[in-house]
Amino acid sequence: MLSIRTTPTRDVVSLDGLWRFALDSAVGAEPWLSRIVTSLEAPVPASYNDLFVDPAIRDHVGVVWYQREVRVPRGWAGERIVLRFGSVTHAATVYANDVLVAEHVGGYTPFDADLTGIVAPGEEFRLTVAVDNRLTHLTIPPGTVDTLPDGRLKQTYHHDFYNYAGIARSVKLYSTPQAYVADITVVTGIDGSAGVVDYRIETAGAEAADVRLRVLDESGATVATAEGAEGSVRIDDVHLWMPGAAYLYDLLVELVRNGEPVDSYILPFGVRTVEVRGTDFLINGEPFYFTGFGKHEDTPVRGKGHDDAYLVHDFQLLEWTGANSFRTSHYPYAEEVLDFADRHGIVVIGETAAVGLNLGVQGGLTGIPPTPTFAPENFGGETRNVHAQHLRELLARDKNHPSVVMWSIANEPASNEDGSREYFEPLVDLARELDPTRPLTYAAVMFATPANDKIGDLFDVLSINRYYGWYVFTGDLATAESVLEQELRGWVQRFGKPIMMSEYGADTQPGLHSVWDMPWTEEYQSDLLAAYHRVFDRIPEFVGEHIWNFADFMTGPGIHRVDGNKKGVFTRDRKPKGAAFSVRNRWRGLEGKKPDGPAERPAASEGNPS
Ligand code: GCB
Repeated sequence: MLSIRTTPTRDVVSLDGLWRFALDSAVGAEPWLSRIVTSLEAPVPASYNDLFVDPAIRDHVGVVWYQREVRVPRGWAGERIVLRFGSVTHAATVYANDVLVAEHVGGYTPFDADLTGIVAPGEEFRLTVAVDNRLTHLTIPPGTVDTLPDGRLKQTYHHDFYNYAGIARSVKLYSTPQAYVADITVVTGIDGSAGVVDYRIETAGAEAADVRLRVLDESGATVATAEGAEGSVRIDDVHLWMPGAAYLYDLLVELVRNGEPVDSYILPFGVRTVEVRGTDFLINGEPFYFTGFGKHEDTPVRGKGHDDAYLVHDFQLLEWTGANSFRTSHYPYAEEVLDFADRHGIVVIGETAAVGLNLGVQGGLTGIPPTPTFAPENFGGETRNVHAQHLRELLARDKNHPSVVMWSIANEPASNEDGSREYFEPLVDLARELDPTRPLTYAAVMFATPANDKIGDLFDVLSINRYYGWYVFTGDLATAESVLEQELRGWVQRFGKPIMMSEYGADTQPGLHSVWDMPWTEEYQSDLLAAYHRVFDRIPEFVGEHIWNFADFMTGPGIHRVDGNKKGVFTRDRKPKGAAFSVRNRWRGLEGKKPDGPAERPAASEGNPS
């Protein structure tokens, strides 16, 4: 799926701004048929939950309505007229005037509504969107909705981050010619000093039109040309896209009829390779060591709404800490984030929204007796079909981003349980078929051990989430360190694959200090991370470390959290805790290289900054 850009043949109108907003209970039947009467307005992009002071809105379960008028530019006569939603969380039904124009399930991937013939250039139309925040066994992530005795709906889900909902990403109205470039797939390779770019162009309505391509370097000079919808071009003396040193070419694709371009599209891309060889993770043939975080799209007031100011600031802080990468835990992030990572050389592990395929966690933490996760009455074939569709949409959107070097197919699934292999094997096959170029991983939950995990061999990289010293062996870092080492070595021994830590960390209240090993203090967070780092540096197969989390984030209600999850190295408003400085000391010494035993560990001490 191509992202929306203006080109000489395409125009874009942003529909971001304030839309009318109402709960389902506040509107009559078929509210799309007329102007919704409401005093509430909600910004797009933003989650709606934290905007208003009304708990009925924050805790609402079900449908809310967004509406606005849109004027189609008068110059668009004869063009295709299309709406693009960056995401609607978790399901959308879209109407243009009285006409249903799109339905989409999946809160973190984009979708289009083709309005050609339904709306007219120069005229205004009423755009209405029903947004449903319910998570069920037929959504990814999954959840359950129950009706309480008083008739209210209660949403439960199996992840800790708050179920923010709304139109959290930009909405755009765009035009294309009737004959247009529908999709582009680019796969890059390296041949000596040349870059090899395999491309495939899909067109629509383009009978009797030819495809013409040009590759432009960053100075705008043409460095390669080609013709035809599928083929390969070489870029001599190629400038590679590298972690920390991004370089992007533009692929200009033109549809040509009678010598005249009828449509043109410009796709920025980078030339780089990714490969797992033995126990190394290679980018451009060089071993790469991931340093960074699991993140969230989460900010005060906006919730999961995309915000360019936070985007820029977060990347500044990544660079400041010496992080070279992050995981889009636990769902695909806004496309703007990946474009930015492409331009700034930050490496991304792209994760699906499949978080919470694990009923054992619920059992363990709440005392509710465990129920089998991968059973037909829980997460069976139907859930897997939704998961597969979500995977297709993620890979279709992000396949051309050089920053994305690996797919994470799920976070903490019950890979220790019967049925997990049957559930995941077809998804792994699908991901490999759709994208044979990128390694695959999943983030392993604490209940999945080297002894009982049933799916590790299907994947390329072992990503392990562990909380020794926090949820278990709380306050006992010596035991945490030795148990962690034993377990990680067990994974390596059984699977013989590269291994990384995809989550480790400790909740930390900024300003809390102690000379003892006291959970919640700033010192404890730093010391726990340092204990883990000593273990990583002793394991040659280790390829990376992603701390949980970059910043504190909002969670659902629960006694395990006080005003959210506090495992951030930064607070929710991005102030550094002590650990930010100690991590910075370590990572700025590593610079993406694997520490080669204790002798090459960074010289900078990892203690507390003070
Ligand atoms: C995990 C989850 C993550 C949680 C984290 C925690 O294992 O993957 O979503 O936020 O633990 O802090 O408990």
